[in-house]
Amino acid sequence: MTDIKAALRAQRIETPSWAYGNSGTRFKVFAQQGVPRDPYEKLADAAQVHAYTGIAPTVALHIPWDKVDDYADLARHARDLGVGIGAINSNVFQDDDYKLGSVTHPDARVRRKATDHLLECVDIMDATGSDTLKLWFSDGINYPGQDDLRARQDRLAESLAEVYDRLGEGQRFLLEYKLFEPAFYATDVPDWGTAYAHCVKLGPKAQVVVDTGHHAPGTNIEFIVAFLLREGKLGGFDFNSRFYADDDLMVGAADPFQLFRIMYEVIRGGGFTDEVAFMLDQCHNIEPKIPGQIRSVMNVQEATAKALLVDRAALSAAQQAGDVLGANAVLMDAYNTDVRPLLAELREEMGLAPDPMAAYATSGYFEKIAAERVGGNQAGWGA
Ligand code: PSV
Ligand code: MN
Repeated sequence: MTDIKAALRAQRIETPSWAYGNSGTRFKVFAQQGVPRDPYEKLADAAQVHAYTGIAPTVALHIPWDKVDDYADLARHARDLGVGIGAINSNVFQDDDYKLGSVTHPDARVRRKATDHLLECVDIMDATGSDTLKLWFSDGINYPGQDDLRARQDRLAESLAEVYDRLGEGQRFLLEYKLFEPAFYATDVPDWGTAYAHCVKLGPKAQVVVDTGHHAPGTNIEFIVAFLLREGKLGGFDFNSRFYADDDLMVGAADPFQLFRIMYEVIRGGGFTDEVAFMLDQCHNIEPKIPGQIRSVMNVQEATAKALLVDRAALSAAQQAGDVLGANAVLMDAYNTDVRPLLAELREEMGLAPDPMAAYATSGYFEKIAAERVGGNQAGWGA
């Protein structure tokens, strides 16, 4: 139990700056009270999540949503709040120029512009001390024949190579795949295999990031995790959960069992280290944002605790013996354990309140930001 607690204490879960801003669907964005007006206020909210969970010390930025004049100053502000800057997420999907693609666009001018943005993100890494660049491309085509599938791969490879060469010592990029949306016929990085192949060609500083909402229904995500870890190519996760497509709901809400299976493979594969980044990529469209993030961090922590509880010696013995039901029972015993008392105890040992949700709710922080953050433009996509 001491080992399990030590592992849980060392876990780090990164929250995304965009989770604190307004979000919605293409039908409606519902504004909420107290929402941050700028990246500085987003960091203040993220610091609350860390204050109550003790395991969320970094915040991912999205550029240009979090564009500021002085990134070193933003990083200083984060440090003053007790948090740090995590992954820098690039954005080559919200400019009119990118209608037909960004780094895979048929026009070299647009490709140059997109690659320059990615290079600018590395500059921001330098200024903030971030070691991770996250690349997601909305690039793809809607109709057969619209563009040359193979040429688009060549253009992608060319841009990735340029960004890879720009990475400094201790920096890496994570390539994110997504089956569809916004492209509906063919996406240029639709699956882990495509991302993996590009990363292998590039070298050790390029790894794959698994966004749990980016697969076809029924995909066995833990298999992908096991495979990528075995190859040293799992860079991290964008955690969220989904019932249908890329729903961006709270991780562990739709399928806590899947989250447990994923965490088990991470632990089994030796990925429970700083190498594999546990990041959230979610939007809280109807629920309050800070508690939504606290709940999500707790969900990942609970799944991790259960995965750590798996009796691996017993599991291995049952597997070796061909004991199908016995092996399954070892896994299910761990999954069915109520780890909430263990986590409450751990938090108290860390000097935290045993119930982060309740502690935040009674802290008065929400009332404070609702009263103070009046006027100005609330942050949201594009802000
Ligand atoms: C794309 O759907 C994605 O998962 C990428 O990570 C983006 O950067 C992020 O969502 C934006 O919310
Ligand atoms: Mn993502």
